[in-house]
Amino acid sequence: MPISIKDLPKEKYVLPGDTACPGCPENMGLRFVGMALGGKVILVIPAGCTSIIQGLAPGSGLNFPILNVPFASSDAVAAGLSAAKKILGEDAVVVAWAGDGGTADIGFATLSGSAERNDNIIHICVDNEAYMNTGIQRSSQTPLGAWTTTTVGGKKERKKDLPLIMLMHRIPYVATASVAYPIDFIEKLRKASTIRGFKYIHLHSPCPVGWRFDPMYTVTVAKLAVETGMWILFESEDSKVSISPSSRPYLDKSKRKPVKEYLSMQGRFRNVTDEVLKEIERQVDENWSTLLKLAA
Ligand SMILES: Cc1ncc(C[n+]2csc(CCOP(=O)(O)OP(=O)(O)O)c2C)c(N)n1
Ligand code: SF4
Repeated sequence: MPISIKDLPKEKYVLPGDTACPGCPENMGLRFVGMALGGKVILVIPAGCTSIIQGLAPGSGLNFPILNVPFASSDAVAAGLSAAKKILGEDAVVVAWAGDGGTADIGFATLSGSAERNDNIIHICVDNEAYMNTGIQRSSQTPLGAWTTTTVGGKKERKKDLPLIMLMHRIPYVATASVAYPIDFIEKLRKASTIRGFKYIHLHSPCPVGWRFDPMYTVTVAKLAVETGMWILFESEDSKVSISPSSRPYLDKSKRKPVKEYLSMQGRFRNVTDEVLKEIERQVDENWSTLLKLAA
């Protein structure tokens, strides 16, 4: 049965007074993790906005048990913790919560190793498409054309398709999610928590500071990513891929909003040329077609 907002637990896991920026998607994501899994969660967090700005700084408002770990070790530490909890007979869901830098770049070797061993953890990549905490540097998740402080003329390379790379590890569960679709994310988290082995969830997380938009529009921008087809919500259980209900309308290209609408809300795309825009549109079509082949 679909989850309704009123059935979710009232206990808060992100408390008032935290030190995140207004409109922070990482805080939103953590709220949903609390709603989905409540007191069972232990978070393993490497360096990044969640740990440095919100998690461990004075004034932290996070109400989870948290282990703060060096960048490239999150999944290895999470796997050890999960094994220890099992030996102790304790019911815990161990979640490695890392930014796109901590997942797709610096943390990738540990992520891939842990996935290959099928460790019993959930890895959530909170993807704000750059190294935000250290001042908006590009990552492999920064999209083509986006400004960062290390791609001042716009990034020349496309976003690395990490969810598909994780799919090819043949792990039991892979999903994409978005902070604009909390019920979809909560359902995926709850499903992942019932599956043994390695689970990977990639959470699209628009950051007002690094993407250059007004903090009141975090959800609007995240929603537009899905409505334009720039971000596709899907899941894969035992390598069976299905497009999630919130993305299904956009299987039909004519139902998608123009990519330009998504780009024009964000200052980081201010200097995108028509040529780059065309290439981004082509990549959107290509991403859909790859995923549909896998779903078929
Ligand atoms: C091994 C190592 N290299 C670099 C750093 C510096 N550092 C701290 S946070 C950070 C950026 C993290 O980016 P990301 O993982 O995308 O998370 P975000 O800050 O965007 O949430 C970097 C490079 C570090 N702490 N440890
Ligand atoms: S820079 Fe972005 S991700 Fe980091 S705390 Fe601020 S809003 Fe959140």
